[in-house]
Amino acid sequence: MIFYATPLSSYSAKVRIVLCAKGVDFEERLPPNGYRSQEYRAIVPMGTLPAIEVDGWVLSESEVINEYLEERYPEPVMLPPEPALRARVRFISRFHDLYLEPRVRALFAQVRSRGADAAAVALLRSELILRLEQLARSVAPCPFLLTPQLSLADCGPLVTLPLAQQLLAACAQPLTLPPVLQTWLVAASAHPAVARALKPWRTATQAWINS
Ligand SMILES: N[C@@H](CCC(=O)N[C@@H](CS)C(=O)NCC(=O)O)C(=O)O
Repeated sequence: MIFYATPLSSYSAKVRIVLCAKGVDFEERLPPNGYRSQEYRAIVPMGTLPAIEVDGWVLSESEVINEYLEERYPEPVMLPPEPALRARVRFISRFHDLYLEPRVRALFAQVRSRGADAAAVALLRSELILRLEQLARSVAPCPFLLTPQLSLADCGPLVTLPLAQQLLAACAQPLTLPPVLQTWLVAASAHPAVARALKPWRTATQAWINS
């Protein structure tokens, strides 16, 4: 399996967690000439990261990839069998992709610009706090967000929450997570596959922020 990703890509890190947790044999490749390039779009029509190539066909969209990996490599289970719990796991993944991560991504422009716009950062920070409170009310860590074992619900937030903290700290408006999420983050980040999967992302993110 070919895994198109970059070390800095959050959505790639979300999928790398599942690849590592399931022990999938994969070859990680950078998109030729970067994502959105013509060369990369010739392989992955959307031009986004991440994507996988298996037996000559290509799949993009992180959550679809993660669900495919769950079906193709059922062990360890990352989408529980009970319909209600399954739906709640999917809800958290969708909540992450549609409502939480885009608020964090909006901070990139502030970190990039020389001298962040403090009012714009404060607004994004308050919107993010609202989303984090919604997330905190939707989970029941035990110790993973909804399950005793790592599930698909954990993967996006495991990347996005530390990223939000790093970006806001770089803009001098630090973020304290709701206690339930802070406790979960410490426990879930210590999972060996999570630590392995996130190592390249952590290094690249820190280097980018420092630069
Ligand atoms: N909904 C997509 C979002 C992926 C995404 O935005 N990836 C970024 C890199 S982390 C990207 O490829 N950006 C380029 C673009 O949006 O054209 C997914 O879940 O895979």
